[in-house]
Amino acid sequence: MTAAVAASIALVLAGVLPASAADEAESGSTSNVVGDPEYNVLGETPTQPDARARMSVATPTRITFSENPVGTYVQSLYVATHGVQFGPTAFIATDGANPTSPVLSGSPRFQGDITGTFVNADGPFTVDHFSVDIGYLDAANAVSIRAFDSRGLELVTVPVSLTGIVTVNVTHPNIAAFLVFTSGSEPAGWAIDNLTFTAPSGDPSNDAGAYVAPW
Ligand SMILES: [Ca+2]
Repeated sequence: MTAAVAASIALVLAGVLPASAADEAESGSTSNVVGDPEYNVLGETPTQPDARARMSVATPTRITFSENPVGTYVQSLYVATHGVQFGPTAFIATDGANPTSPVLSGSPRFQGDITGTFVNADGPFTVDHFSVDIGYLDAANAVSIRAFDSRGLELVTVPVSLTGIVTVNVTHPNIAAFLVFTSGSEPAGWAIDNLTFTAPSGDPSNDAGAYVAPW
């Protein structure tokens, strides 16, 4: 056991982490507890002052997709600034049906699935809640959100039962990643906007265990 692992487990025993995260930290302790705990606990000089400051005081992070130009395939553009890695086919688009355009579209435009993984400069992390606007939906139960844990296993799937621009809240412990996908018939398509979550504040072991992306 390395000093870093020992320190991380000590944090777990001190009650910093919930029990499930503690289990993951222990089971993954051979190689996957990332980083120097002193660095993570005490923080560092922020390289992205605004974003890191928001995270350190546990205020919500919000991505509005007005941060980058329309047409951008965002992929890892939001990792350093906001803490989300998007799938390779998602791009920023204008959407006349959404009052908060621009939005994030999958490929094909307004038809493709969208994936997101919570990861920042310190590595993957999990959240217990996030919200996202989905729309414009002409049909109920046509689009769903699925949340995954850090092993890539499904935690919960939330069908969007309303129409229009719908703010969907997903609440479950230890959400590492999510998928928004067409689960029914939505002829006019959809996009997402205003992804909002609260990242853990400097917790080095919240990137628990063996991390496996579900896609
Ligand atoms: Ca927007």
